[in-house]
Amino acid sequence: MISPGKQAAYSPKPPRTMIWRSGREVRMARPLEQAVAAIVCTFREYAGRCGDKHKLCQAELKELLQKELPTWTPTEFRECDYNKFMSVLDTNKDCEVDFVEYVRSLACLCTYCHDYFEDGPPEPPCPQ
Ligand SMILES: [Ca+2]
Repeated sequence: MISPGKQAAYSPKPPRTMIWRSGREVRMARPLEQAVAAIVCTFREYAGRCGDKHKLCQAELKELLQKELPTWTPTEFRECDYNKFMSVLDTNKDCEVDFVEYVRSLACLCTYCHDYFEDGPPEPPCPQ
């Protein structure tokens, strides 16, 4: 398993390094590598806050959505909306979101973005 490197302590920037189990620090040179590291490190950071450190409880998921995906999380989301979202992500119905469930949701988000921008980026909403 991998863990965040020295520069990967909570930060809005993607981690530049990751430390493997062996203790070897590996530099994430390219944006896609940094994106993968950010996906892994973000999950580990939030999942490790309480309870099972390998799964997100609803409070951890809510905080992750609000802080790490604010553009995709409606500000008017109510507690019942988070409950519904949690229930959709929690495919094995253990009341927590494991890494596979989390990655599946990010894959859906990536697919949505890809489809949205497939014919080129949309016009800006207002003239600059
Ligand atoms: Ca689950």
